[in-house]
Amino acid sequence: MEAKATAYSNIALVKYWGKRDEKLILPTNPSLSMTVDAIFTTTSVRFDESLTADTFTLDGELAGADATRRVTAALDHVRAVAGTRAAAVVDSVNSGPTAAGLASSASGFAALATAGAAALGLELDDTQLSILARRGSGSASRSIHGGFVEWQMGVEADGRDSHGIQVADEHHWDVVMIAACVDAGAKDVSSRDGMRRTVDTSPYYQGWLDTVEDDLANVRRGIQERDFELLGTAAESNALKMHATTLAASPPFTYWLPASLEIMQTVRELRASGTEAYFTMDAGPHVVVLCQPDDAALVNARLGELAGVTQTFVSHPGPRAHVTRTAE
Ligand code: 2P0
Repeated sequence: MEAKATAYSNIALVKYWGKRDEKLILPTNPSLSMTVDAIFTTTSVRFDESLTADTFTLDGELAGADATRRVTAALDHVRAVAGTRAAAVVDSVNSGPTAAGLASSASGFAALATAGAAALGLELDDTQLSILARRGSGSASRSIHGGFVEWQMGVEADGRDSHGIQVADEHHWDVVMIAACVDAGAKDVSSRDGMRRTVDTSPYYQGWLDTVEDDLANVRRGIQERDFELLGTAAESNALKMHATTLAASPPFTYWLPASLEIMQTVRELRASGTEAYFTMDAGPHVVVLCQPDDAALVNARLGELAGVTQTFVSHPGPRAHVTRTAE
C-alpha cells in the first residue's frame, strides 16, 4: 500500500496553451517537450484504510488546503481505477530548481500518478499512466516518458486518446537546456488562469492554433534529423507566439520581466556572434536557453554574467518516471 516514485520535469518546445475540456484537462493543441534531468520530484504515497483524509507534505512542510485539494483530486482518479476509497499520506520533495519556480507541476503530478498507481498494485501501461498524470496537470502527461515526448491532443470526448508518446528516447540526441532564473516574486496570473483567459478573450488565439501544427512538424523533424537550427528556430518562434497571445487578452497580461528580455537579447547576440542558441519561455519570467553540448559552458557563463539572472540550471534529456520503492 506504499510506493515511492521519481519523475522528471519537462520543457515544451511546442507549448500546451489552452484547454478544450477543463475538467478532463484536454488541450486545444498538441505539444512536444524534452524531459529534463536536472528538475525532478520524488513522491511517496501510502494508502491507509484507517485515515479519513489525504495529507500532503511538500518539501517538508504540510501543504495548504488548495494544494492538498489538487492532490486529492488527482489521487481520486487513481483510487477510481483501483476501486478503493482509502486516504493517503503523500510526501513530495522537489529538486532544488523547482523551488525556484520552474515547471514543478509536470514532475509533481507525474510522480504522484506513478507512485499512487504502484502503491495500489495497479499494473498500468504508459498510456494509462500518462492519462492519470494528465488529470492532475496537463504537462505531467509528458513526464511519464523520457527523452522527447509529444502529447497527442486526441479527439475523443472522454480523453482516452489524449496522452504522451515518446518521439525519441533520452539517448537519441544530447540537446542542452539551460534554465536562466530571474527574480520572480509571486506570479500574478497562474498558467491555468492565463491559458483560460487567452482562449476566452485573445483575438490572437486563433493565430496560435493556425500555426501550431507547422511548428510541431518542424520540431518533430528537427529531433528526428538532429537538426539543431530547425529545432531551435521552430521552438523559439512557437514560444514567442504563445506569449503574444497573452498581450492581446482581456485584461492583457505578460509573463515577461525586464530580465527576461535581457536574456532573450543575449541569446540573439550569441547567435549573431556564431554560437547556436535559442530560447523558450513558459508561463513565468524565467527563460530556458537551448544549445548544443560543446557550447554549454560558454552559454552558461554568459547567462551567469547577467545582472538579472539569479541562477542557472543545466539539463540534458532526462529519463522516464519510475518507481523506486514499494512496500506492503
Ligand atoms: C507547457 N505550460 O507546454 C505549457 C507552456 C505553460 C506554458 O503546461 O492547468 O501546469 O495543470 O493543465 O500543465 C503549464 O500548464 O497546466 C504548461 P494545467 P500546466 O509546458
